[in-house]
Amino acid sequence: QDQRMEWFRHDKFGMFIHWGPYSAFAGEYKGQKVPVGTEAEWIMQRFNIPVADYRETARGMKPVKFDAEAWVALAKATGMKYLVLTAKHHDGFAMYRSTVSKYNLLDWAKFDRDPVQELSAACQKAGIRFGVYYSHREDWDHPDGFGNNWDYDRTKKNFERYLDEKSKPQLRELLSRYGPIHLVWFDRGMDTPQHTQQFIDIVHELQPNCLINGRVGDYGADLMGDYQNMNDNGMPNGGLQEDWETPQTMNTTWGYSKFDQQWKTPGEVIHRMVEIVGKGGNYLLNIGPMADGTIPSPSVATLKAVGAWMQINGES
Ligand code: JFZ
Repeated sequence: QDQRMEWFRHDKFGMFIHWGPYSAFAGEYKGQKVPVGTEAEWIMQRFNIPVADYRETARGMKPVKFDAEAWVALAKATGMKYLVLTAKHHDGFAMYRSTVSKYNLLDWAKFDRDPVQELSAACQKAGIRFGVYYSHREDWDHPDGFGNNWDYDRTKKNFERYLDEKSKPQLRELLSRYGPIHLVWFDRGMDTPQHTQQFIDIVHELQPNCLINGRVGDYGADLMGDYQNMNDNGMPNGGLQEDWETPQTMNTTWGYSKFDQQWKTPGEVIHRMVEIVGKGGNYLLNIGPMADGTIPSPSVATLKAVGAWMQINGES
């Protein structure tokens, strides 16, 4: 257990990346705008976008400017030591080559590159640890997944079927095709200990050294629940003995929104990092790239400034 935690305790600072079809909506659907201060990656749910409609936008996702090595170089230059990509968020779209579901970037959008593969390779080359975010319970595309009750009748859902057909097999793909995965970042965890344990078991079976975050469910994870100890400012409270990590974003949304310009300054990011690390935690700082693969320039500028500070004050 302790040995598995070693890298995490050392690394302290990671890059979170929320990237998917919601990035193509960029906070707007048919003239309706996601209010600044709320999550743009939830646009499908917020406006009850029909699956068929959402899928059309997903089909148009062509991240021609995506450059895995440049993203990883930016993380590295910022002083970050690990990286977590949304392999599948709540919208159900896989950002990797999945044989479980055609609803993925390669088969569905006909973009013939696999971001999970490219990022894991770029991370390995740069000595950055690679992890994946996987929305295991919430899936707004699958008829039996949790969350979409506007297209699908919730009383007719068979949640087990979703787990067996999609969620578990996709997790297996991610853990068996991309070399070492250091962290699986689950979200909006399972409701029962049984389901939670099933996901923990898959990770342990396929990658015994991989860490599991607290949001997998209600118990048994390596990292404690990150939202149980927050103050009003979204900052963790201290006094914790457990290993913990706080995810935070550079503006007020995880997924890209063209409206949200409420960027944290380099000073704010550094102050947060110092507070978090001082309280024994890890800082997983999120960027929300645009659909074409461009990282918004204000976040690039801020990360570079943080990196300059880290050059002087950080440890390797
Ligand atoms: C979740 C996601 O729904 C969101 O889209 C994003 O991926 C974020 C990192 O995680 O959002 C949450 C989950 C739990 C809480 C708040 C936001 N919570 O309990 O305070």
